[in-house]
Amino acid sequence: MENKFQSFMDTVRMKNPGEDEFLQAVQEVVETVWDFYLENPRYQKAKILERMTEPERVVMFRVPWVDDKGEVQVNRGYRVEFNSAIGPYKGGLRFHPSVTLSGLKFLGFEQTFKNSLTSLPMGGGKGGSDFSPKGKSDNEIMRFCQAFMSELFRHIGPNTDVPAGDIGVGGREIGYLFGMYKKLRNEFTGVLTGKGREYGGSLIRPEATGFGAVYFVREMLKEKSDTLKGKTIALSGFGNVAWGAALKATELGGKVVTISGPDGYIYDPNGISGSKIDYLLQLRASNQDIVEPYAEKYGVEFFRGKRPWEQKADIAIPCAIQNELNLEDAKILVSNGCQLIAEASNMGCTADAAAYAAEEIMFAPGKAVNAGGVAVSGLEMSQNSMRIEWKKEEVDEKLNHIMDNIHANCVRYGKGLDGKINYVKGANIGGFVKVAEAMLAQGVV
Ligand code: 2IT
Repeated sequence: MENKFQSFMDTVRMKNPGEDEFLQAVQEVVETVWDFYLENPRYQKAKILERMTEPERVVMFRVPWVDDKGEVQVNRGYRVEFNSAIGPYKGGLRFHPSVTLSGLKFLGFEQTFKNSLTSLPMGGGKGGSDFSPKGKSDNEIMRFCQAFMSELFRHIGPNTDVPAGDIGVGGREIGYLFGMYKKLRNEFTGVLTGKGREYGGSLIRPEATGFGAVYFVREMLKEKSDTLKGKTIALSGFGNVAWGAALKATELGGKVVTISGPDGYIYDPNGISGSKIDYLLQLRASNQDIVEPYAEKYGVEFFRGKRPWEQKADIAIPCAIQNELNLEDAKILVSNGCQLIAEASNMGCTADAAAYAAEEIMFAPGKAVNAGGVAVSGLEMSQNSMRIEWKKEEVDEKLNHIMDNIHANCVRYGKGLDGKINYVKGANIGGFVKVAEAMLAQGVV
């Protein structure tokens, strides 16, 4: 059995040379669903895992645009259409200098399982560009978005592929992308999610990833008859996800003590709450990609070039980017009394950090914890199709219900005989089953 698994992974490695992040994501999923796969010969016969690890389609394109100085810039655009067995490809667009094909393949692969977990009809996809929004003017961002969409528009559509935001792509960028799509197609459709309220966006979508993560953490704590009240929480990042998580964690009685950026992190012993949370939106809108101004504004300590995991906290929620919490960080967190690590970023922990945390304390993976974002994207698609708008409370309640349901699925497939919940296994099998059954039903396509 071990041999078969190794030879499966060897083949994936051979087919995707040098794609470390993609291989890390595949290894984590395949390792945890392997026994389940072997127990179900019909999955093996149809080569479900072999097919699931191969994207249905990858689009790569040139994105030329002109900067404010009149100079021509050339970026690379991508859309990885990973799996459409249970719905149109769905997943965010990332604009960040670190974007590579390997990174987007890992994200598209993860997205397939995550979207399945939401129980909504969405396939998996991801896209983006190596474009860096840092230091760019608003006009440059608009021109880049228009150039990007002038190619992407021919590959997407409300029943084909529905992108949204991710790192570097927020409401402003979605607006520019939507405007260009509408102009090129002469069609007003829900082709993107995360839109502004005025033109089809859903209430609670901006908050959804962070809110959902905290709802999930609340369920994890409930398993231990515990709550968020009085817990100190270390967050990384300062974007949309950290913002939503800070809002909800504070509302539920937690105290958020850190946020971070590429420049370092801030430690606020009084808690990041109230107008301090709103300030995160200003930081993001400034396009500077730094958190140091928070320390200056609120008179707290700034740790240059450091990550927040060296601080004492009951709960750690990485909200920035993949592999942002390594084994050493996890060990320091645990030795400082941390009880729970929940990835709000996709694959926020390195593989060894995740394994260590799962062994020592409670650990939950991004595809379960951060599924609230894409879940409300799914709800935005529903509202667009029906041409109606649900109230804030209605969307929030649906989101909460979806997160509780994902947690229940993790328990269903991840609870061991000793009563311990393996959230990685639970989420992977929970996400796998629906996609696998749909692929079986649809034949070899
Ligand atoms: O990683 C993610 O789930 C997202 N960036 C959100 C994707 C979406 O389609 O809302």
